[in-house]
Amino acid sequence: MCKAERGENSDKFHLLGDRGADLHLEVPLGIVVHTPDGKTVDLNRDGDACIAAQGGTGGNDKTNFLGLKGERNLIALELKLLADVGLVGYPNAGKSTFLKAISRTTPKITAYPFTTLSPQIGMMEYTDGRMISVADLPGLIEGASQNFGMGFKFLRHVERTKLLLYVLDINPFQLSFKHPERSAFQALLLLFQELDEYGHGMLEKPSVLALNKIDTDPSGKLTDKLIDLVKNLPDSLEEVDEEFHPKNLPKFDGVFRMSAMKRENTQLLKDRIREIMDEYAEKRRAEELEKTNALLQLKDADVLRVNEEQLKTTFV
Ligand SMILES: Nc1nc2c(ncn2[C@@H]2O[C@H](COP(=O)(O)OP(=O)(O)OP(=O)(O)O)[C@@H](O)[C@H]2O)c(=O)[nH]1
Ligand SMILES: [Mg+2]
Repeated sequence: MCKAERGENSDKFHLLGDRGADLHLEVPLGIVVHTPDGKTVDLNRDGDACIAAQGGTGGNDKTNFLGLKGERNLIALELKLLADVGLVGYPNAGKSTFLKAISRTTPKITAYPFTTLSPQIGMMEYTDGRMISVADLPGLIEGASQNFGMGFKFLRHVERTKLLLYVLDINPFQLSFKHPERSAFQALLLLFQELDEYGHGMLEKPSVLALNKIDTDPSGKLTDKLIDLVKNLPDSLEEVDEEFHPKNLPKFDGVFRMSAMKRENTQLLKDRIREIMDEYAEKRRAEELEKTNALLQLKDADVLRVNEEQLKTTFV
């Protein structure tokens, strides 16, 4: 509950009482403010602000010269991390190992699922000083959208990332003895289903797939087959039962073999992520420019029309 100041009463020197001060709360970047009437305000950029509660009106003739109470508002503050890249995948896929390989972060890594319990941000630093932030999230599991596991509720932290990095273990995945074993391809398709279920355009985001733990596949056959299946989507869906068929598919901007543990291809991936992000940023800039130009042309057309009108009125 947040409460703003009451307005000042009128007095004999000030017929109009001063307005009560509005309530401003300092919050970290990435906060979403939810108001009781269902409005939301995103505070994403430095300097973004909103009034949590408005100060009361100062005393005046309509209020019997008494200052009115300031607003009292019940608001909810939700923190959505702001990272450029979001790591998504099953537990134990090697997300944290990747984060450790490409940043100075030292996340907890174990051979058990559900090691990462809360999101963590790491920075990929490049030799020219550029930094790209990466959010490591708790792993998602099958049925996450029906509230199994806990990774689903953390997806809000990747809603605003510019790129998703799918980390997939090339080996079959089995959460526990009670759960069915899924091949890497089936696991990937189920992951698409969960992300699609979550919504927020997850599958439309620029995305890259890292096929991890290639050190466990010395002949490379398992990885080759997987790459084949991924590249031949949606035709390759024929290879799996209908329950694995996602309604929608993402379009990967790159598919990479990786061993996060042995740091094989991790540098390459780091560099490619930057290139892909730069390409998208360039595309967005070009689109913005086009929009601005279109607006300017519209305005020019307006100016011309106004001038024609003026001319007409002058000569009539
Ligand atoms: N052989 C091999 N093992 C790996 C590789 N990458 C990660 N691992 C191992 O896989 C296990 C899980 O790695 P994590 O990085 O903790 O996996 P995670 O995706 O962060 O898992 P959660 O936090 O549970 O979601 C650890 O035992 C890692 O050492 C790899 O490239 N090759
Ligand atoms: Mg982890």
